[in-house]
Amino acid sequence: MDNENSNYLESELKLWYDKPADLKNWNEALPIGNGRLGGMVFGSVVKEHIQLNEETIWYGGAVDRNNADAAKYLPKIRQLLFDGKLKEAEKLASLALVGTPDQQRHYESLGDLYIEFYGQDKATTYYKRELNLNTAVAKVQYVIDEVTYTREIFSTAVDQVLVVRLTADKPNSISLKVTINRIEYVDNRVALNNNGILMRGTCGGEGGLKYRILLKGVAEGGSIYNIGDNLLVDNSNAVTLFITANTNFRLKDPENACIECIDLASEKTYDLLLNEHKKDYQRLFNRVKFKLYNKEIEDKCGAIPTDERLISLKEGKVDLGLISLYFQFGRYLLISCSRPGNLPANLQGIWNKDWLSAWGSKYTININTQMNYWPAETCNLSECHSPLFDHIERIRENGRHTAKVMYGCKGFMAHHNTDIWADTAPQDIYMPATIWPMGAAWLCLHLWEHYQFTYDKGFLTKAYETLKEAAEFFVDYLIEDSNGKLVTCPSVSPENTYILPNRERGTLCIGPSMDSQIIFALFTDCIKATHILNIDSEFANTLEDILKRIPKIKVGKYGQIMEWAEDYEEAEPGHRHISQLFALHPSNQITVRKTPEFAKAARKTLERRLANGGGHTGWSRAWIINFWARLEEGDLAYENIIALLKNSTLPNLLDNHPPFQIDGNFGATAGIAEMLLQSHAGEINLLPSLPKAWSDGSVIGLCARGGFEVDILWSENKLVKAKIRSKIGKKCRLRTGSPVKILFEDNEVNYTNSDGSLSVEFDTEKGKEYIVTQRSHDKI
Ligand code: FUC
Repeated sequence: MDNENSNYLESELKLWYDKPADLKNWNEALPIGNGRLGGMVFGSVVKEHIQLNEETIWYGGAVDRNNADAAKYLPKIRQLLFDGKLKEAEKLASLALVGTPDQQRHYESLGDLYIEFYGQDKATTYYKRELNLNTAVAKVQYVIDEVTYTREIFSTAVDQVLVVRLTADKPNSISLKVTINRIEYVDNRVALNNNGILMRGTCGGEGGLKYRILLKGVAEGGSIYNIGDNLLVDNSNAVTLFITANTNFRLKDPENACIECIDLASEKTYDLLLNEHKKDYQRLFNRVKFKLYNKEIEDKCGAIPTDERLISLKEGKVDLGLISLYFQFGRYLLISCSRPGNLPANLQGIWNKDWLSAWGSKYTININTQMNYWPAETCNLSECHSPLFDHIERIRENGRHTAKVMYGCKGFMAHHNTDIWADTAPQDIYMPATIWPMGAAWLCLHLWEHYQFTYDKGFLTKAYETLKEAAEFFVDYLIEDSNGKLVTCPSVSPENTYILPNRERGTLCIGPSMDSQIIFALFTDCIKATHILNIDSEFANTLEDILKRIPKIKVGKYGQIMEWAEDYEEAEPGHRHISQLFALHPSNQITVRKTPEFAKAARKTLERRLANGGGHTGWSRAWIINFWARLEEGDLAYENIIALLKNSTLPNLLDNHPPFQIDGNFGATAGIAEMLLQSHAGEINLLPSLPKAWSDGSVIGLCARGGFEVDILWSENKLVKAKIRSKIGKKCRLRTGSPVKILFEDNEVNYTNSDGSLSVEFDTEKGKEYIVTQRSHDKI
């Protein structure tokens, strides 16, 4: 928007701290990444620790874990469920419908880089450690004996290396030792060319990937040499370290790949490396700006370290700058862990310190992986969505086999988890989650989502084949329930437990609400795609017929959206999963204006969850933000952002499940965007869910379905001006809270309607910008 509002102060986009991260507390370290190669920077003065990750460092090779007895016992399990013999059904399912073995592969830490600085074990002043979201560079600076030492650390996608630049403002001040460690599976660690270290090994397990880690140091002045497998530098003016890692997941010769890329990178000057990195990153990051103003509240960003801001927020202080910083941090994270050609962001993005991480740091696809990608389109990072699409294609291949072997069905499917090998067999023997046939179907909805934002027909032509194959599974898999409806069976409502009138508890069930809602979305998208592409009308008819028999959304005895086909009691009314509201978000089957009764029931559902302790994990709280945003309850959405920052946010602003899990960051970023702009209900809604506390602000570059990019400026909680850029020339349907006028091609057209709200429709031309102003702000 206009300059005075959109320019960031230098300090606004920084996470910064006045002390190093506690070496025992990874949650204080700062994440950097280029989509695949990540680091967590601790910033200790005497011994810098950068914990390293590479996206393909996973234990073990691909395995076929499909249970060979599944198809044989499936009819019996179904019958037991229909006969109400729940425990028997669950017992048999826990034998026949689980993976063999029950665990998929897990993600590992790559290792640790340590830089020990000689002669610096002294009194330190002016210490500062920061992560600059504007440049994607972490920096550490301090003074010892009147010498200022500076470290700049970044992971560049241009050169595929992590760069550590060490300088001092007095010559010959840098002496150090560099080591690389790994907990296990180190076959070989050697000095290289008297200026580097090479580490070789495998990630463990049968068929485990081969990895290589390579480090090279370049010293300006002084000397650089190896002793053993350590790298040493004496009395240098400046040192640049280049680190990279690769595996044979994609590359035939990962060692050579490491050598080549470090050779190329180290030929460049530091300034060139840095500038190319910034340019590449800012091409994505700079697309969106978001600012909140409140004249009565002091600007805290420059004066108070980020961890202290978080503490004062916990004490009830208002800090609107922290909200916009958190939003941009989410975008920063997505750019840093999900670039085209990479694997998708796992449960921890790419940043994982553990050898055996929580939930294996896999891809949990009964909400978490999907949530990772909620901000991709709306927050103008469409390219960052593509690793998910690539992974869906790999899931498609394995999932075709699982569909056939385990269920005797056509099409493809996945359960509630997948891994680096795109494994589709069930994960765990955990009845509330394991036997759930919807994972692939939900993921596929992201293909349609991408199309809605881009209208890329080429993409849809390819994606349709995948959507169709996901739908084909259900054509075969659905069975008729006692009411003649077509339902999934067996399945669960992730990961909740119900209580029968006789007090028996169960998880396995027939036709949970979320399944029908996902199938509705999948089939509807497929049918729309056949119309757009003008193909496959016969398949569309098949889906239309089935759709008529899919259970509809139902309201239960508490006025809530029913979670199961029967109006069961929930064992945990405050459960973190709120799967029955899939229809409200991310789907659009429940909307405030088209289905007001269901919207009311959705509100009841949320209130009930929250009254019973809901939102206790980061991601669950983040989903709640999105739900309230869709219900156009800005204050409630904001209340939950505050709760997320207070209860589920670590000192480095990463989301805390606990432990750290990245979905909450992405979910909340998406939720904030959803508060400012919505486009799921067939119209672009400007400021649908603006909290009172966000009275003045601006956002630039959010994306709306239909191929629009939108800037919004507001004041005193009212729209002042919006700009809508049409990227593909679709018709624009717009909703605002009060009458506006729209300016295009020098013609001014006024639109109003009687109830004070506004919904207008106008044609747009590709590449043109349309200006929307409040009628009361005619002069702007
Ligand atoms: C699902 C959630 C858990 C956690 C795990 C990774 O199973 O129910 O809370 O997020 O995924």
